[in-house]
Amino acid sequence: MKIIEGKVIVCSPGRNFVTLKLVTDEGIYGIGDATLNGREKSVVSFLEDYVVPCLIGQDASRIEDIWQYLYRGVYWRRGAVNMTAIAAVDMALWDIKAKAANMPLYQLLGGKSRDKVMVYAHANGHDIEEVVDEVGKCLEQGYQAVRVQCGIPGLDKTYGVGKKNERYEPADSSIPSEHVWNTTKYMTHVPQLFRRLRDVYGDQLELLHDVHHRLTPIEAARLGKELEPCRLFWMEDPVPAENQESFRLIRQHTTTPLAVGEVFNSIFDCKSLIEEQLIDYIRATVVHAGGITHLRRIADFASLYHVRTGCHGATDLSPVSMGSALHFDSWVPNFGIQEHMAHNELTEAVFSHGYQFEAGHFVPGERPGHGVDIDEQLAKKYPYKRACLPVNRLEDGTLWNW
Ligand code: CS2
Ligand code: MG
Repeated sequence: MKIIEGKVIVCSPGRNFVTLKLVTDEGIYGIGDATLNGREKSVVSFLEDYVVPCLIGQDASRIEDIWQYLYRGVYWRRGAVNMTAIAAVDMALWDIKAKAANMPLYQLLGGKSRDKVMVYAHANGHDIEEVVDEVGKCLEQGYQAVRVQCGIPGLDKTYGVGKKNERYEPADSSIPSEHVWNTTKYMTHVPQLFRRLRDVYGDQLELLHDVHHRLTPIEAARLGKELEPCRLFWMEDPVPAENQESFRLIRQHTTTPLAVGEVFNSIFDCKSLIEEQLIDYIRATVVHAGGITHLRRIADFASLYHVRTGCHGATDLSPVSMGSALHFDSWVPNFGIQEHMAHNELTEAVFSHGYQFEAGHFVPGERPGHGVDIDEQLAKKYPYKRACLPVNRLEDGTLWNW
């Protein structure tokens, strides 16, 4: 089965997505997500100018060999753009192979390890009481785990909280918007949020929080310690993780579980975090960490150290990623939880999928492949428009982590 065409489809049904479509000489095609929020066109060029020309004529069944060819063959290994492009090819090839076998992708990976995939929703509010109400709405929809993000008194904007009555979309302008951050204001407010949520909803509800890379290790240690009575399911991205050793300090001071890795693109980004058991959940994804082929390696390595998966699933990962992730989640033995940030109606119209929501969980569906497809004609109605992620500064102007 030879690859005869590779098409990169860019569309913006409410937000930008990049999709790779690989067509074979047997008429079977597969699609992969290639979306890198705020850097979409870099991946488009990498795919169109360098990757797709190498794929034409290759045997689509040789997923591993093509992965090695693209990873080892690039010389300049790893990196977000490179590994997102490889991921898109990998997702498309797994889709093709499963379609050719006429089975849902999870069967090809080894069959189901669970009947359904637990997901967590997002509840955001400008103040604590608004968050309390939003959590209630998630519970009414059947979610059993909720990530909560709250506006911080004295700060105009903060991560995870959208404009009034608007869906949260971080890539909010063609040139990065500038946010202002103050750690002290954040650190004094967040414990109040979780104490209030535990008062209202009790101890059973799984509560998650994304610090979004904003603290230093000792600040993260302090916050984790202060939140211990509130029993978080996880505290995510407490500090930037280029220096994996910095998590040793956090780990020494708190038992609050830690989740890291949505920005990672290879096993080397998390090797020490995992083998030193400095984290509890690895957040790497099919779209940014080299596809199904590489994510399986990361998950298997993590399983040796009691680390479970907690794949990233924000709206800037397309339904193709969500579909592929749910098949992966159905198989992976050391599954933890899957993020689910609902896509908007336009996105749902452009990307048909087989996955279904059921009482706080998803099932991947039984369609051959990963079960997701793209309506190319409809996609054309929503042209790309550059949109960048914000930058963050401290109140004195120091450039900080967004
Ligand atoms: C966030 C993401 O969902 C999350 O955990 O960290 O929303 C992240 O901010 C975006 O994916 C960035 O594009
Ligand atoms: Mg995050």
